[in-house]
Amino acid sequence: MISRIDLRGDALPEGGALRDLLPRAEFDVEAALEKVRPICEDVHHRGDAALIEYAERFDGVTLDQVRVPAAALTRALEELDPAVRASLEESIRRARIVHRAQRRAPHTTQVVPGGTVSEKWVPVERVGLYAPGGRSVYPSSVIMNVVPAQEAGVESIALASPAQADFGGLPHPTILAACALLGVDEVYAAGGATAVAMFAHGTESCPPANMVTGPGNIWVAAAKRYFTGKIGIDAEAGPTEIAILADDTADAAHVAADLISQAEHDPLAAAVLVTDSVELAEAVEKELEPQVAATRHVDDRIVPALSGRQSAIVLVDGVEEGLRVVDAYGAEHLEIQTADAAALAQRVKNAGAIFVGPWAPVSLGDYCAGSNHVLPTGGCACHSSGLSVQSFLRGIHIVDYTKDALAEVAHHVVTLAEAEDLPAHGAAVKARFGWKVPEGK
Ligand code: HSO
Ligand code: ZN
Repeated sequence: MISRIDLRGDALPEGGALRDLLPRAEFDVEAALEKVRPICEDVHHRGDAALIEYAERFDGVTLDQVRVPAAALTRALEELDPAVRASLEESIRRARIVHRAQRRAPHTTQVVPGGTVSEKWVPVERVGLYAPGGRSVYPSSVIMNVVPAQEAGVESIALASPAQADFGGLPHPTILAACALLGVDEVYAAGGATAVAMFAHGTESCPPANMVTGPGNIWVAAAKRYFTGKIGIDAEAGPTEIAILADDTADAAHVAADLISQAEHDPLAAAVLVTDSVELAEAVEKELEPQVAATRHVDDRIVPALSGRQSAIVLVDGVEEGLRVVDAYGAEHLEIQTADAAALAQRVKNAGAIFVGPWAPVSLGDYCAGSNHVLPTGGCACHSSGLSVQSFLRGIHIVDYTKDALAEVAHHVVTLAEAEDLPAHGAAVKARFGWKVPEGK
């Protein structure tokens, strides 16, 4: 069900060459962009009328309006299964603890006497969050987007999720209930690229947002790429990935269960085991069959995900080599199930989030660890982080110099301005000192 890549014996190649040996899903956002562009432009020009037309075409729903009435949010919360409500509340509580600790305080640095640079942190004013419908209706993702935005102090938070024919043209009730629990009352029935376009340009019923975040399929990723520059985005989320670095101390049943857990998301999801233990590799292969057979989304997602080219068991000579492999891969989620997991976790350079030891499966992080589950995919972990309070903040420098402090450094500014053939830059300083360069110290 899952292929093997044997990297034992020969020395591992460096960086990019090593990365090329590792499995990864094809996720051609550029190709999707061609299809998404006319839709984005249409929503830009025709606003709500276009959104209503696309809901009809893509979701089979006739909408009177795209804004979800407040009463629908209240009703969804009232009708929510109490056990689900309690679990969502616990998830929110833990996420708040972690994200509140990420808040940034302003600070001032004295560069020289009379010369300071302060940094203040200002939340993005208005954020549009996207919550997918269809195969992935995840109230947990609503939490993971809304909580950091709220803790950052974002004042205006709106959410969009596709209209569902089965629910009277409203977004899925658990999405609405999660919004109600989080205090988000501005919700729109809009899906995929059309929702991103709605937030990017605004329509008659939805004011434009400064930033759009949230997971989604390739159309959402393409629309985010299309509008990058006009709006801020979190990341172009690709299919979910789990990598597990394990040695012979790992429990094969747990490793198999964790690989399957993320394969459950999508036929393009990636599950990669990196191990120096052939015994563990064999035991995991044996475990996969019965565990897959016993679960639900077998033929449509798990089997294609595990047997796809993006998943594999990678054999390495030792844990050190394994560390190089997982760093080259840069997984969205990395589990470390080895004898010295905590120490190894400190040495990992590239991963969206790291799960240490036998008692921290990715599913814990997906729902209730307190950590964020919106994480960089497709190797983007080598340059990006997961969603956090910082994602919704802008750091603004405040430069404050006295006359004496400017006089002291003026000649350096003038010299650098001349060196860059920008004499007017230097003149802006000289003008303040009778058009003469003050003598520096
Ligand atoms: N593992 C997914 C998030 C998720 N899991 C939502 C369950 N629900 C991407 O990090
Ligand atoms: Zn998940």
